Amino acid sequence: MTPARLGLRARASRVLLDNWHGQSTVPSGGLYPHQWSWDSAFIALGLRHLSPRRAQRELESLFGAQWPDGRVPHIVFDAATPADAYFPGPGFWASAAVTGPGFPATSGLIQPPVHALAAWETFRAAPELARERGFLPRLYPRLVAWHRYLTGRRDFGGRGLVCVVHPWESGMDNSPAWDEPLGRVRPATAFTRRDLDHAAAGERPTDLDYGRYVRLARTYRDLGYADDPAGHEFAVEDPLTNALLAASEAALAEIAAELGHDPAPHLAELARLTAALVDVLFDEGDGCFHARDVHSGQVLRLGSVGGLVPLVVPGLPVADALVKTMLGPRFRLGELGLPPSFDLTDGRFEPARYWRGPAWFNIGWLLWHGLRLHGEDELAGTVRAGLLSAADDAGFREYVDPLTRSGHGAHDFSWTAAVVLDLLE
Ligand code: 2M8
Repeated sequence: MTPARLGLRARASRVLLDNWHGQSTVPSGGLYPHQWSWDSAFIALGLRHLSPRRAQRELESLFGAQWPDGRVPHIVFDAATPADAYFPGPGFWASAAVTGPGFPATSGLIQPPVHALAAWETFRAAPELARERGFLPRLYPRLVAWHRYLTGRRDFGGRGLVCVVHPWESGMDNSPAWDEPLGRVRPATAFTRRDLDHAAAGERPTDLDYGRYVRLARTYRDLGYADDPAGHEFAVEDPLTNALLAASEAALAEIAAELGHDPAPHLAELARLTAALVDVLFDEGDGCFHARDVHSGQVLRLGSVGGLVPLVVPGLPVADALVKTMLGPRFRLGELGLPPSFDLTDGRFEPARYWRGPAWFNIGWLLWHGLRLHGEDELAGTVRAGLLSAADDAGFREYVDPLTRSGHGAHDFSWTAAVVLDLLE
């Protein structure tokens, strides 16, 4: 490794060491002072090179907060952090009313299921330590319960695909892809945002978005987090969520085989999910996947980068079309080396506002991983180089302008550092 790369590695390690809270890692000290679900999965991918034990703990602590119904909550609140440090905090979600005593305070939403993939990669980094600690035997049944919650309770459309019931569940909170279904929600009032204490308003969702986020979350809470389609104003079949579930099923097959269980049910599930994804959400004319609004039946035909993430699915039959779209004018991946989160040619593209245009490092990692999986090594190399240089120049920011590469959002962001550590290996 060159001295410059060694310096980058040391700085990335420092971010993860500073953001470690004893059992898990916060995404960033000020803006996100608790544990987030899909952040922990990406963080484990990086931590495994720094401390395999911590990487294992990261996932174990998240699954320690798994609900009895199998859902893995999107936030696990750190009891040592003041309740009002983040909004909506533990009092808002009132999770104990459903989980009962003995569970950590959590939110009641979910996030994209990339955990089994992260668990398998974490195991592979230090198999001996993992075996000694019983990492996979403890995690495997929990991962299976998580996947079965998703396929059993969240298939609102009856098409074999998982629905997300809140933009926060998609991980791509204010993506223009959600504007239409979210626009039908009457915004809540009388709440105090905390995010604007730590980030510029022009780089975050609007107050109107927040009003709608709060309304949806309150309604779910007041229904006791019941997964009845009629109770959810917002319900979409999201390609990113379903693709990560499929990729994670493939990882579960590996984990099952490692543990001496039959991998066949997981491979069957992978095949079923892949077919449903392609049949229902792939748009041949457009060369990418689109989410579908379950209530209106409408396809949300917008250029979100989430529509390219299915490249992470092993054996995806439409991988070539996705690569072509990545290279085209809407994403210009070969030229930029970074994936814009939204179509560059669409008037709604905003280069510095959160999930409406900036490039994110976790998405870059997923595309890099998918490109390698489908033999696109040259483009994968371009993405790797783009992510490393952008993180180096901007300094581990939450997201960057894909055109100018200026950094935005939180500083010292954990998954940015974790992705860098993994790409440097
Ligand atoms: C962002 O979302 C949270 C709500 O979950 C927020 O804005 O407060 C998203 O970028 C999400 O994908 C991410 O997991 C979370 C923590 O990094 O922040």
